[in-house]
Amino acid sequence: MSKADIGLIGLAVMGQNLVLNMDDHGFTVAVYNRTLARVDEFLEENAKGTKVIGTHSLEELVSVLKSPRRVMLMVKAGDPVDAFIDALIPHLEEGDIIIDGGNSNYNDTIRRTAYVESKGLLYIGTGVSGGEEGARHGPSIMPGGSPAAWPHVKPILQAIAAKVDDGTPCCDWVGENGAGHYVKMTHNGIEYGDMQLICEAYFLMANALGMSNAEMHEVFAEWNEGKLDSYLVEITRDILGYVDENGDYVVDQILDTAGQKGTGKWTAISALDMGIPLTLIAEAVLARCLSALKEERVAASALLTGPEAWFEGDKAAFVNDIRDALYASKIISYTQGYMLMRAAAAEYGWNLNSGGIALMWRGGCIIRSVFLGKIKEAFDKDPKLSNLLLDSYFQEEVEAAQGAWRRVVARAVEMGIPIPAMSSALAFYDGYRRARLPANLLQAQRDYFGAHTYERVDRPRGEVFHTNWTGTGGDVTSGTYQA
Ligand code: 2AM
Repeated sequence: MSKADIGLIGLAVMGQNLVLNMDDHGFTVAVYNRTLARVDEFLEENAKGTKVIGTHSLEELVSVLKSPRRVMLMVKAGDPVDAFIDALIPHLEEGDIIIDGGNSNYNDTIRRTAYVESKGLLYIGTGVSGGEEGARHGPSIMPGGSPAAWPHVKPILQAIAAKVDDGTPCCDWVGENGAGHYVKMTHNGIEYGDMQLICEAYFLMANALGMSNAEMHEVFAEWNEGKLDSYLVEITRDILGYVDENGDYVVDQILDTAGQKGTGKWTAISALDMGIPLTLIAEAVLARCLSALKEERVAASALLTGPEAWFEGDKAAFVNDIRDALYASKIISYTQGYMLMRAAAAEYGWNLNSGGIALMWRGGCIIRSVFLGKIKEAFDKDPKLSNLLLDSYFQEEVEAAQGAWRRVVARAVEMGIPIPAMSSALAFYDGYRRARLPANLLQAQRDYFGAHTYERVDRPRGEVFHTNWTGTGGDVTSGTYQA
């Protein structure tokens, strides 16, 4: 009796919600979970009245699936995914498909795709973003893996994905092996950046302007009506307006130490590995690390001095400057994120569709925003666009915002208010737009102490030179010396 369209393993909240979402769209889903009681509980409670089929062994799960069998894992990332893959393989037949919808590291997905394909099966590693609500009513889905698997999972994944206004699903094929999980990782890194930028805007309004939560709630509400219209600005508006039963703002009662699960760090590590200046996301990860040093910061706050200044001047105008600084910094963050994905595509041989990625992120996921529609337009205009900052729309937007951005960074520095993401974004912009940087001196230093050689402005690239700077070092150049 093969009647289920897909099997899903892992009935935590995300798994359960994806099953219910598939059921809503007319698919018959068979489910399994390590702790079997969860299967029964799910059928008796959340899945009551649905077509969901509960199973109590992998054998039983596989036996009720239509061919080619589609089995989706929504289990904890890491070893449990490998364990389920190994447990499933003996029950599957050539052409069957294993789909990992967890937050797996793309390196694991590259390895698993090759492994599963070596067994005659097909593999998909897919990012799923949007949290519990997204999973239930329409997440952003970023699948990669074995291209031959895509036609078989496309109808299900696109049906359950979020849709943009014209009905286009926020789910499309990303690329081979680890591409889907790589793009999901980059999404999470960008999410770190967007959140840090919003936090810096909040910190400036609270600490430089002395604004109340109620006032900031109004500001975020207004920003959410314009170019910054996004899920994260919207929830920030709501958080700043949220009072508990005692009439106290919950945001003020929350300890200021940030947690992290690692996808931002992976994004920054990948950037460092490939030599991509992903400064904003890296600063966002490090800002969380600094926030976590709460006890040290409390001790240091009693000892280390700095300016104790408030903003003097037109406060309303400065709020608008903060908005523009946030917007310009956000453009830099997405520019860097796309630089990273472009480098990864070259490194791993993926044929990434930049505009398609913007569309997948346009709805359903945590970074969904109107802004991503503009990125999609930029790639529609020029699918080969090498850098987002070179698109005429974004070039003009940064030009219009940069006066405000510079004022905000300068004033924050004067007032001793840390805004690492906004200020590093500006440093990136000013570096990227310079034809000449001080790396000439840096190369001279490297050549001085380590005979690392340098190229010359008046000679073709690739030709190297060495100077005997001290008259004693000789003319021998170094190929191996590392300082
Ligand atoms: P559980 O209900 O039996 O704990 C999210 O944690 C999902 O991953 C849950 O469905 C959970 O199953 C599953 N999971 C976590 N660790 C696992 C492991 N080591 N082996 C199998 N399933 C695991």
